[in-house]
Amino acid sequence: MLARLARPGAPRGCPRAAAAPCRRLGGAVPAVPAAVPAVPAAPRPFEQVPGEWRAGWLNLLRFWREGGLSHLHLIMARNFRRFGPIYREKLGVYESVNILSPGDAAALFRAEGTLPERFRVPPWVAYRDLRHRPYGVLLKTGEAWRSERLLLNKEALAPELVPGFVPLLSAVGQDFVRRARAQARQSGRGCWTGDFSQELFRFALESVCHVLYGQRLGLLQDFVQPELQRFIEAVSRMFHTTAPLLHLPPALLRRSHGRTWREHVRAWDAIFGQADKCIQSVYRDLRLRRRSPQEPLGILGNLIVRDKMALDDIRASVTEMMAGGVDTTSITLQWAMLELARAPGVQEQLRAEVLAAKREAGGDRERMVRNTPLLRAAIKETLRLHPVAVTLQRFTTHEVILQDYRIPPGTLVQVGLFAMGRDPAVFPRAEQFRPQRWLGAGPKPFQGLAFGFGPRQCLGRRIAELEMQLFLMHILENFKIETMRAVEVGTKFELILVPDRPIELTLRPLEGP
Ligand code: HCD
Repeated sequence: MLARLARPGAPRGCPRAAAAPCRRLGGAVPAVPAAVPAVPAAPRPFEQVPGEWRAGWLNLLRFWREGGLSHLHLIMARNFRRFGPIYREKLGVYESVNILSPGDAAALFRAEGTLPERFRVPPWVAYRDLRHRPYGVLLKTGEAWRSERLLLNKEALAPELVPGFVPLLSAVGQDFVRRARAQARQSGRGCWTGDFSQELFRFALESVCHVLYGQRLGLLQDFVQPELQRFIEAVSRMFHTTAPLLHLPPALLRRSHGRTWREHVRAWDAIFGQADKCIQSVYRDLRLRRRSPQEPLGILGNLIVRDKMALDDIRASVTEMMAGGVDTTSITLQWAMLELARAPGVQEQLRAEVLAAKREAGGDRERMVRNTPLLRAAIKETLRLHPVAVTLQRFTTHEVILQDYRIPPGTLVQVGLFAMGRDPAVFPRAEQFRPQRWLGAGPKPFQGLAFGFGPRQCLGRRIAELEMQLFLMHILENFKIETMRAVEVGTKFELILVPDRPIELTLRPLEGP
């Protein structure tokens, strides 16, 4: 009501002053009660948002000089300290408004409408254009995005899918445990020590492929097919080579012959080539009816059988899910294990919860997943400190007011997820790993945004959450997680946020088989 009174053009300060004398003269019109709050000053104009947004190329140059973009998350955190909870920025050709408070994130997402759009990573778009490949849901927009996204939600995200996903993902977790026990035995020291990033990449790819294709690839065995290893390397290389190309316009990229761009194209070629092989094999099995009815079809098989999406579109989105499911979950699991190794008390609490749930559920993994809230909270807490995505982004479709500034339609607004997670104003004692903080009374609106929000949130969220929960469950039941020294591990931006050095961990078998 008050907001509506503050029309543009109306005098600011004391907008009623002009009207008041007539009312008094009229007599019949009740006087304005003195207690009515003054109409708040109208929101400030966009131009007044603080920040350095006039020299886009200069900014980009400065970024590059300050150690490439690998510190993007730290530069953002610094900008929030310098400018406050909102600032404007221009990098290359892309301009954005950056926010950090959960309240502002709420205002942004509540206004996002039915066709939300995030920043479309230009080199990813450019690659598909170059190779004349269709976009998957990650890069699609408009009604085409919406209809496909709804179909994919039914196969990948809907809560009803949990009972089907759990056995597939649990089986892979169990294999990891088997492998870890064997490694511990063979080491001669009774435990398995090292940098687990490769092992976890394989675990994550095996997991996501089991739900996508209903097939096991055998990545947790001693011999790993070299082409699958190449796929894993290609995904990391694809992310790695995206970062330096991020702020260049697609048209420039496509015509460029730079080394990074060529490497980027080669990485995507390898990703699509391998995904196509997996997809073809499922497709062939289906046509030849080589699958027994009790075997799960997997997400791909279901999409084909439902016959509601063009095969090329299915392929595009399934490839995105396969590539998106490797580094994201495996790196989060590395961080989770590091945090648990450093907080033995929390680790014991989690183990106790898992073992109690196991006793109660008689080993029914689905029930265990439902009955381990602290474990879920531990994953949330890991993602608070170590989000995969440095920001969430939306293009506004109409005016939104953020921190009392008018943000016009068509603006790219970014929620600084990394900065928010470490902001003591949002998370008291932000530097501490305390999963318990998520279980306290009261809602925590727009604080756990690691998978985004709304219809454009992470499509792989269900798979990722279950995969990580089941993995940690199996690990906690079987091993003590330890870390050698108190080496500080920092974060670097390689499109996704990753550890800046190898994480050394030890898995020490508890008693058992
Ligand atoms: C990277 O400034 C930093 O789930 C940019 C803004 C940006 C846009 C989109 C984000 C990206 C960042 C990080 C990686 C994300 C991506 C959207 C999806 C992608 C968050 C924050 C990811 C990892 C899935 C990747 C799937 C791909 C392999 C097909």
